[in-house]
Amino acid sequence: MKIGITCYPSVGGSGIIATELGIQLAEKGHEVHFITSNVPFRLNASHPNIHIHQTDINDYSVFKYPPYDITLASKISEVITEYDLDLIHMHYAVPHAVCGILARQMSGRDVRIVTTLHGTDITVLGHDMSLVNAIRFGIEGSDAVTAVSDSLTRETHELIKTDKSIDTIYNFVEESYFNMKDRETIRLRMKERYGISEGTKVLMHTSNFRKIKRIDDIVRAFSIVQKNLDSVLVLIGDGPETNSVKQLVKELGIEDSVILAGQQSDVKSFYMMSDIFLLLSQKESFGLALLEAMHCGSVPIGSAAGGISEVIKDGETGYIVDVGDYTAAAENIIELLTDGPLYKTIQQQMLQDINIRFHSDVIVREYEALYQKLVGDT
Ligand code: GMT
Repeated sequence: MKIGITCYPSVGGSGIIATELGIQLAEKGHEVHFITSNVPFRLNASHPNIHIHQTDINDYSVFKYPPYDITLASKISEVITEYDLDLIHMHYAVPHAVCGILARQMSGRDVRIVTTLHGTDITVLGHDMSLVNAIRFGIEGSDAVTAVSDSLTRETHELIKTDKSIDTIYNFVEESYFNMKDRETIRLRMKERYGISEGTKVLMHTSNFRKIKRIDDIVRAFSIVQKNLDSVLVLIGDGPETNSVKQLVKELGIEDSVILAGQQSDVKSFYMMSDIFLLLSQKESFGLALLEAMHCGSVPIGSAAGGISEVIKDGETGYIVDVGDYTAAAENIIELLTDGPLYKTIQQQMLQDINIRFHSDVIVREYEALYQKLVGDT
């Protein structure tokens, strides 16, 4: 099949999934066209089946706002016609599904449209009444819609009030990259680099430091943990909450045991170094970083928000606490890190479970089957 893919190319789970899916489809022999405002950040491997079409966003002084959506739709329509695409896969209802619908009209071709909902479009924008009609239009005008968790599928029906059928297709990671191979060596090297003693336990979190991630809860949970056992907290990423997180760390007097490492390109090495991965968000449709960390052997503690409870099986592959309950998170962490056999059991169950439910072969096949159903290429 000839497939166009549009996503936000910047750092973020949705861009990673779109990119990884494109790479795997290309490896399976499909012709893949990325139509984006920039080269997706994890797209560093060249492949003869992968084509990249970058849009130039006009920034004429006469326009108060650069016309991103229209420019993108125009570029997508150009690629549909020039390469005779069978299908376009849009990541995010707003603006990309709407761009796709517009592009199909511009091209006059009967290209199929698949839209994947990632969360922010529904759980955040879905509350903004000025966008609800556009989100519904994007969803209902697509030939097929997928969401990255059952919780997001449910929430979309509730918030957007649409009867459109939505299939849950979970996220996945590239297992040949995110795995336990060389964990011990990398772990020791990283600890040495960061001046962390061998026996010290490492807790970790990575995100875009938005308020929704509730990093304060992570810091507060850690503050309890470090009173009970030798540990450090490593925070990766940057965003609007960075300063307030720094402030809280200072207020709690735990500066010496918190490493704010900022944005990092090699997040995998940090996953490898960590014993526990924390994601205590207010809202989270899936939590891709959680799955990456789990593949690298870090045991997760998550909040009961959105799809996190679908990724972690509470008490079996990690622990789930109520949103805001950082004391419970601390208790779970202390229990896990002071009971070696329990930690090992949970880690083994975790690795087994994610390798079945979220294996890339399974997930990519689900997308492929959906495409084939639409294009009639069965
Ligand atoms: O979480 C973010 O702030 C970034 C956003 C994105 O566009 O990557 O993440 C959303 O999509 C990811 C990939 O499907 C999911 O793993 C994240 O859970 C989801 N974020 C939210 O629902 C808040």
